[in-house]
Amino acid sequence: MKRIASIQDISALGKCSLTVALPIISAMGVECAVVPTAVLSTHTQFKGWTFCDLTDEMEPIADHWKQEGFTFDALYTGYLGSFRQVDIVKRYFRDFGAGAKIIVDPAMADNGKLYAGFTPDFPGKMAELLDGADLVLPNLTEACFLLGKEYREDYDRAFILELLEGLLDRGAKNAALTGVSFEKGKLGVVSLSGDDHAYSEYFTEHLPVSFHGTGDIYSSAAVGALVAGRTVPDALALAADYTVECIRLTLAEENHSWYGVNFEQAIPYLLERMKR
Ligand code: PXL
Repeated sequence: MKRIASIQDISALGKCSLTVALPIISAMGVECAVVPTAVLSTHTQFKGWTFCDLTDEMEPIADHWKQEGFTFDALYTGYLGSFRQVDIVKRYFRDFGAGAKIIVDPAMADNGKLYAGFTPDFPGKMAELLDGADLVLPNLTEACFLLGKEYREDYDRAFILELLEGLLDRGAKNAALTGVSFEKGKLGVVSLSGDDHAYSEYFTEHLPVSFHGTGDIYSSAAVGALVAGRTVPDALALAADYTVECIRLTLAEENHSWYGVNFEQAIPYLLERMKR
């Protein structure tokens, strides 16, 4: 069985980071080891969350894994809470990156703003993870922060291409941007390969809502698909279709929660979609 390690926080309630990565990747038939970087009572879109920092556990976990000789087919990083955590993640890339795909979701911002708790110098540190990554998949806001560019709500393909090229210039082998729209009613993902400069686009119906945690659900499904052998454009399209299905199911629920989507009941769809 393929095995990956996912390095990000546990938001105890909130349907994001490890509480979605673990079930989604496991459901896709891939073993998902976890390196919990912190335990929060909820994700940071709630008020009054607690935060227990687990940075001091990250190196001992790596030491033990190394001693045991564990290897991984992919390393997948998401939300990270500090400069030191980014440095330790670089150690994971060095120790376990040979033969593994490195997938970096720089989960730190949305809608033009950094999440609560991040200082303006944090994106520059997160950008260090791009060097050598097989795939980086920020949303538009995160890409702008990573590259020190001003966030824009109106843009054209030239601007999007500039962002993708900027991400490749930082050392990523493939760059994808989520949450891109060139046309009312359509939302999608675009990507650029550093190898052959192949550009791809995939658009789905733009449901007029925004839910928290969809970025992590998207990335988790993309990671599962990549490890299962899909090409980058294929994995991105599959993850987009799954995320839309999660949102559809959420909207169909009366009194649905605002803090996360129904990724659980969309898992049968994901497995069916994997057969295509
Ligand atoms: O979904 C990204 C995410 C992950 N982890 C924590 C967060 C967020 C977004 O707000 O707060 C703790």
